[in-house]
Amino acid sequence: SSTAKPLPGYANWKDADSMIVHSANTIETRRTAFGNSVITPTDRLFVRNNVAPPTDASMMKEPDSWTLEVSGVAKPRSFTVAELKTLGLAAVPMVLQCSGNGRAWFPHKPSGTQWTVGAAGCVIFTGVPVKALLEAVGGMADGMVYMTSTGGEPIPQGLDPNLIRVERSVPISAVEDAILAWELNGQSLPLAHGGPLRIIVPGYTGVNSIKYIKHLAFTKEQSPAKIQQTSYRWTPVGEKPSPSQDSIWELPVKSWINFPSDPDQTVTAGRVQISGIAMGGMSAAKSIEVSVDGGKEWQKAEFVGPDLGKYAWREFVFSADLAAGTHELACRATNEAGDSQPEARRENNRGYINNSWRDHMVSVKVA
Ligand code: MSS
Repeated sequence: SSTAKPLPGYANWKDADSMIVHSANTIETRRTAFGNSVITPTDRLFVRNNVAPPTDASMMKEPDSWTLEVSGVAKPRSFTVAELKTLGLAAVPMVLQCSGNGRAWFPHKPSGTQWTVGAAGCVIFTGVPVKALLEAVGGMADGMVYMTSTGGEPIPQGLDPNLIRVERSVPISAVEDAILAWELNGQSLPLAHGGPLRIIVPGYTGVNSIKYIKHLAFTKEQSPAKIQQTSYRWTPVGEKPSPSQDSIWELPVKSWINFPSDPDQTVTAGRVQISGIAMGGMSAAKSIEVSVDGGKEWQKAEFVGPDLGKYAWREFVFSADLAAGTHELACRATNEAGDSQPEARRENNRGYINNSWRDHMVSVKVA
């Protein structure tokens, strides 16, 4: 509907003008609200919850006493956040992006939130490296294959926990760069983004970074939870999801233009600074091209601003002379691994991981 929904209570501190409230559990950043300063301000960062966030206010009163259980290690035990803070410290600039970002462009209209570009942000999480935690518990137990994180949402009585529990497994190679975070962009991690404690798996889609984590387990099998077994799979369109299909884990190379992108705005003819963001996924963004004719001809654009490492996005700019008329602006990123953004999305039933440059193209009116 055209009536704007209000921000839900747990996220009412967000900058309302910068957000699109799809529902109480799904809040998107407007394409025109990213700015050009690399880091997405926390009050403009998207929110996505698979189930309603915990409402127990006491959780955030003493965040340092939140406890994390650690298992599948030589010496299983639990840690308070205060104890975790003694083990190590790392700050990770990274793109947090929902698996379903870009779903709105899938022609078969997958169910789920119709995100365009705003279920993503580039932020800095700070916490303890999972590797440092592993040292403190004598290392992983033998034969473990996955790192499995469990969210702290209460499970209502009488319901099958596996249907509700937000629990995700990622390959243990992800341990290398993963952290347990209590800080976001220089402030205590708010509940809306997973406070008091959240696992951060850089390079992986958002769903793999479990909020209000209460259990970190090294496991031989993937979690039996539905969110692991059948949701978030590369399911062919029209087919049933199954654990035999690949899991939605790593992010691919992707970019999009943020300015100009407002369909209601008319740009003045002449010199225009076209700007946007480019990310590499599992390796750094290496280069970025822009097309002002719908993808027929491409020219190299420039990265601007700081390079915050391989998991962060880069700001880019392209100076163009645009005559009066309508222009189709597109961009296409390439990463250090040599992958370039494809023209076509990879079709899948739930509309995950759309990095098609054509879908992200903007039509701009110039007068
Ligand atoms: N966690 C938990 N615990 N819960 C829930 O629900 N969700 C997911 C993640 N984590 C969840 C979690 C998702 S899905 C996402 S994206 C992310 O988170 C988001 O984040 P923020 O902070 O933004 O809200 Mo898709 O792939």
